[in-house]
Amino acid sequence: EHGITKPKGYNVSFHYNPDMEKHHFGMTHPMKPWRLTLTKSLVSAYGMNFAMDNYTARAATYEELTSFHAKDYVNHLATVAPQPQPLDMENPNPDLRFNLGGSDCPLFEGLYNYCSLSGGASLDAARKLCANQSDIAIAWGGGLHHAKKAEASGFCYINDIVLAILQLLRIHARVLYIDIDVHHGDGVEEAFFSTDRVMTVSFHKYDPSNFFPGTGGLEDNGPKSEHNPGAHHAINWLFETIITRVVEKFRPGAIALQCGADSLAGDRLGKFNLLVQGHSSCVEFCKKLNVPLIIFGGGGYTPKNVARAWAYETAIAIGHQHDIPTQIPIHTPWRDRFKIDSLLPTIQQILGEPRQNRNTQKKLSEIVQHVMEQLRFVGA
Ligand code: ZLM
Ligand code: CA
Ligand code: ZN
Repeated sequence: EHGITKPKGYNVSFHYNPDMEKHHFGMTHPMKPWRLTLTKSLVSAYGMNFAMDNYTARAATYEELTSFHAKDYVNHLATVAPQPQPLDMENPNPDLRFNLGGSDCPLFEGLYNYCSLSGGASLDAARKLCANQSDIAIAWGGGLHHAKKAEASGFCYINDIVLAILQLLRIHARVLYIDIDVHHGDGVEEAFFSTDRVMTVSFHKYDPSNFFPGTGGLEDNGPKSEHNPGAHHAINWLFETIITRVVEKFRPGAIALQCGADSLAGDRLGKFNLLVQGHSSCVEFCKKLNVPLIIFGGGGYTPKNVARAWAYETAIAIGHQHDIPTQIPIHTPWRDRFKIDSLLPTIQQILGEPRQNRNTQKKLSEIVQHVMEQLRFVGA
């Protein structure tokens, strides 16, 4: 009926657990795990599941979580009591150990389960790539790039990306990490700061005094010491030019792509102006590089836009982006949620105030120039 079939000799796997979306950060918190339900509903309504291997992701084990995270942090996450919701005004001094319990990283009911499911999906995805059983593995519930070894940060508690990359490093000599979330992928950068086997490239809004997390300036290219193999292996900020050159020089065995959808126009938190077309062209570009690819979600705070982008990017992974109907199928659950004004909803149209592009051509070429110079230090 929909004509969506599996590409021959090419495997895409989709790792997802419907239990993730049952968790709530709090009524008005911008992170809505429910956006994953909306994404899945669009993916299924288009029949994309017929073109992929679909797996119900398991929860990551304690041993897996502590392959990166500190035991005392994971123990605390596993045992800490949820705080009352909404935040208790009678108790203005909450326990903020490990940066937990504030408004960015609240202690909600079922937190440990939520974190383990996100980690489990990303680990399953990485293992499918390692076993050569998939060419592209998708984990929209992952991409939580701010979590640190022993600290929660920016809505992220467990760094599923680091867990997945550690798996990929068992098989691959070098892994390239690319991050198109509007925020700097600081947790992943920090985790691999001292190795030349992972290169991290984040594109983000950089404004140290006004935009989270304030790190990831052009000059921060890894530890300065000449003797540290991680030196010059972190690059921030312009996609195709930069990625082409990075891949030529670094020659990764696998690519991990964080697709935070808060870089889209109209995002509740983001300040970027990307259309679904622009955002997804990053995925298309990475697919064409013909290197095993793992795709994660990440930020994204206007759920109908997030679901459009991630469903369209799923279509790219399975190679059906040019033959799916642009109109959102009539039988899509929650189809009304995709409506923007009185138009019939389509997959690419997004709600957003156009924002002015304040990047000057001069600034952009300086960025590219700077990155090219950094790359002189990379590769054999
Ligand atoms: N205040 N509620 C991106 C992570 C961004 C730190 C300033 C909290 C918010 C934000 C939380 C309901 C990813 C900061 C912000 C207000 C200290 C951030 C709860 C609104 C709300 O209404 C809100 C009570 C909350 C949080 C806005 N927080 C906006 N920006 C950032 C973290 C995560 O997309 O990169 C990956 C998933 N935090 O700016 C403050 C400094 C806390
Ligand atoms: Ca980023
Ligand atoms: Zn973000």
